[in-house]
Amino acid sequence: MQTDVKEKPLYAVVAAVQLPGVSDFEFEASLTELRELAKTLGFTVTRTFTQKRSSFDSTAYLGVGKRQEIRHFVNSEAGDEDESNLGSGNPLHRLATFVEVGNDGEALVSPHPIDVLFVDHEISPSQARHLENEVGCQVMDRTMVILEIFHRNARSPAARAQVEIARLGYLAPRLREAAKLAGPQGRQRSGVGGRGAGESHTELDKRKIRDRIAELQKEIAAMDADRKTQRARRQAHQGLASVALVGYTNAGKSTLMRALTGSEVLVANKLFATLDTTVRTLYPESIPRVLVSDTVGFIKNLPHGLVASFKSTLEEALDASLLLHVIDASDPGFERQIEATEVVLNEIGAQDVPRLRIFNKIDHVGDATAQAECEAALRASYSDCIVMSARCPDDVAKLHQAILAFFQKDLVEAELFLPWSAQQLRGEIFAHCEVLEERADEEGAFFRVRGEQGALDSLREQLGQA
Ligand SMILES: Nc1nc2c(ncn2[C@@H]2O[C@H](COP(=O)(O)OP(=O)(O)OP(=O)(O)O)[C@@H](O)[C@H]2O)c(=O)[nH]1
Ligand SMILES: [Mg+2]
Repeated sequence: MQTDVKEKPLYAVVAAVQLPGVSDFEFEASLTELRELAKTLGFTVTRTFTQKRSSFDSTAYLGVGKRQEIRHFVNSEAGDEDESNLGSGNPLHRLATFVEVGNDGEALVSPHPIDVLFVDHEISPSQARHLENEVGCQVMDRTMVILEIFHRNARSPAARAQVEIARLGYLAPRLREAAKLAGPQGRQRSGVGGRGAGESHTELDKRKIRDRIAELQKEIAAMDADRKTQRARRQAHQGLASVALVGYTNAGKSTLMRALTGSEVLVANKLFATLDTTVRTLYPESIPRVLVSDTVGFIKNLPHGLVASFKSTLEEALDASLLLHVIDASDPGFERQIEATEVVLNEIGAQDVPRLRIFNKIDHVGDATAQAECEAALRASYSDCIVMSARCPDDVAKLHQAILAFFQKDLVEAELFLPWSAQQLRGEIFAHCEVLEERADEEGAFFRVRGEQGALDSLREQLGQA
């Protein structure tokens, strides 16, 4: 997101239908998440409209009455905030906009021009078109919002290609709807998300989109092969243990990655700040040397088109010997987030990788008493978890210790003999083992060491002592 101060602020409203069987808590949590997603795209959400229905309205998702209420809220402002409109605008109308308040005390008319209506479900292209026509502003559904965030945040060629495929799949049927909307005097929409859709829909026919998707898939296949080679090389490298930070978006994975490795990775109070897996070494370096990877965040109801790309990125986590499942303890919906994360981990076949639950952001849970209570409750419900704050260096040091303890429990003690003729291997011994004792005689040096069985076997092989 650009941070040009001269850029006009973007305002939005949010709307959702609560279906039977969806609890109030779940419904609210999902709306909160949608508002966060909107914020990540740079919008200020000024109002939320909700309604209970037995099903979505087949024409326009929301019922007629709710659509009218939103239309009134969105359209009556007519650019009132814009000073240049003062002369031409109707002063009585302007006044009216400031006094019209509903029973619940909420303004019935928006004091700001509303750019987008966000809806908390995936809706059909025709529902979106009808809703846009009726409420008089652009409509973005949950899927489009997530696709747009992925699109903005994708950095590596692989991530960009995968997100583009998902966007094309989503946009294709919607371009046809946009074509219906844009008559000869059709509004040119410089919309967010459907970027370029306004002017390019006619030439982007189905076949072109299919060709482009095929081309991108080929590129991805080539990149996948490269990635596999890199992974294989990393695995072949002796004595490397690895952990992967996984968890819901915004839980603090990148912050922990930074704290654990002393590296600069992107941390932002935005959803999906990280889309690619990055790998760094645990710092200070240890025996064995531990690789830490930061991964893409999870979210409930990920758009279908993104599931494949998301999972392939995440599959790298399967190479890890230990998964650090990071959870935002200060989020009231954290249990739902744990569940969403675990479902996906099982789907990609990570159920057998040992897992350590890390409840992060404990500093963000009320006052000291509330924090202590929260910590006690978490420890009671989740055995062997770590409760911490990524902002507290002592906590980070404890996590560092816990990671090392996991890997060091498998270390074994051994004696190695290094003849003077093989001194070039001395560095190897120090790199892969903790040297407990070193003595020398005329033949060479004896080492009493502690290291991983695999690393010791490989050293013995190189020394011809296997
Ligand atoms: N108060 C508090 N804030 C934290 C803590 N850890 C992380 N944060 C903040 O939470 C926000 C998200 O942190 P990130 O590390 O970017 O989260 P992430 O899990 O990598 O998020 P994605 O990349 O979107 O999946 C940032 O604003 C961090 O500064 C913590 O222990 N306490
Ligand atoms: Mg991150």
